Amino acid sequence: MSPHTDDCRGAATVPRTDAGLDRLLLDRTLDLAELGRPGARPNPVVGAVLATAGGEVLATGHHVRRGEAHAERACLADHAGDVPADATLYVSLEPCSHHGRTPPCTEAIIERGVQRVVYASGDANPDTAGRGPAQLMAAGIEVRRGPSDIERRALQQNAGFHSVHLRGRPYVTAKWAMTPTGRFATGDPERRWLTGPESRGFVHYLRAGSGAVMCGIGTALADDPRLTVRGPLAARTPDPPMRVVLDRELRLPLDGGLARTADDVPVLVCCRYDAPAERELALRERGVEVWRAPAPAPGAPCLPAATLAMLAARGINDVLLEAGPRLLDAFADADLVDAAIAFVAPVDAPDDQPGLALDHPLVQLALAAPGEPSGDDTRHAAVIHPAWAFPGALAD
Ligand code: AOF
Ligand code: ZN
Repeated sequence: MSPHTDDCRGAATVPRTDAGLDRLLLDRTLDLAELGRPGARPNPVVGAVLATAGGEVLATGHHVRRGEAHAERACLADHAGDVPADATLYVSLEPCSHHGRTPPCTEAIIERGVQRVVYASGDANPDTAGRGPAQLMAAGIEVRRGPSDIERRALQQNAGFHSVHLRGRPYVTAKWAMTPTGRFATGDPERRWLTGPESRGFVHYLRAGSGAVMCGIGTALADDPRLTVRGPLAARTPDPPMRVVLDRELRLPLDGGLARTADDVPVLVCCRYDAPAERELALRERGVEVWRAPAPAPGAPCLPAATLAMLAARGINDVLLEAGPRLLDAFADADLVDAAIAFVAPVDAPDDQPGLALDHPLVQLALAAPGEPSGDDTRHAAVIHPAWAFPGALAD
């Protein structure tokens, strides 16, 4: 019998370990988990290590792709013989107990005779949250949670996944490029990009890890972006992120880069409830999907918030917001930006170019993060709403 806990985060009853070897090997599971990005989407990235009490690593595994083996099963499959009695299975996420696209990991763990399991963070999915560890303990297996600093890192590693389950909306990372004075463009038609190739390559990595890449109609009209994953990562991105345009009045050009490629990579345009019907028809003929927000009502969410809730319901965990200053400001104003990545390019631009003031709260938050060199540019990455701060994310 598997005991069920009423507490969705039932893991609070699982004691923590702070042993050096446990820390080291949990760390390893977090590294292994990253190998599952971007293929695992919308599942969490998860890594697992099977090791003896002396620290000999017997097997490793990670969740490669949605619908395929979970990290625990991949790891146990990597170890041919009996599991030694002193072995521990380390996992970056609590083992699941439910039948989803794959069978429960707890079954495999119990069947293979694993005697000790250590995991880094809980799983916010209500289909399984807390139940896996409870099942393992009921089967006589010693179960431990990792130390809270590792738990926080593991939660952040799957921020979008936890965000959808705990907040009902995707994790939003805003990305923009600006001059040292906060301008987003130079006004020079010959200069399409502010940033250099290293920064632009990094953006493709960010896109590949996101379920959706979003911009506003202002950016779509001004820059005619494609918002696709290009370069070496494209081949490793089995489900390219959906392109989402916030376009209240359905002004997206039918012959622009987005609409023209809608048959290759989905484009979803989000508009007001009363946007022109003939524009919707024309966009649909191009293969563009149109989503109308509900009619405004007192207390109803703004278009960005309503769009995010809709995207979460469609299985989008992470949104990369590649917006211009106006939409960025609107998202920041509604407190909808969870992380900010600003590329500062060493380029001059006249003050009349669009941008954000250097004392804008979003710019301040981004620039407060340490700068990393990115070719000739500097990249600032700030976490504004860490996943461990979501209500109910931490086990205690
Ligand atoms: C684990 N280990 O490696 C992952 C887990 O549809 P399924 O069967 O793939 O189940 C997906 C759910 O399982 C996902 O929403 C999350 O709760 C959990 N993911 N669990 O024990 C793993 N990827
Ligand atoms: Zn599982």
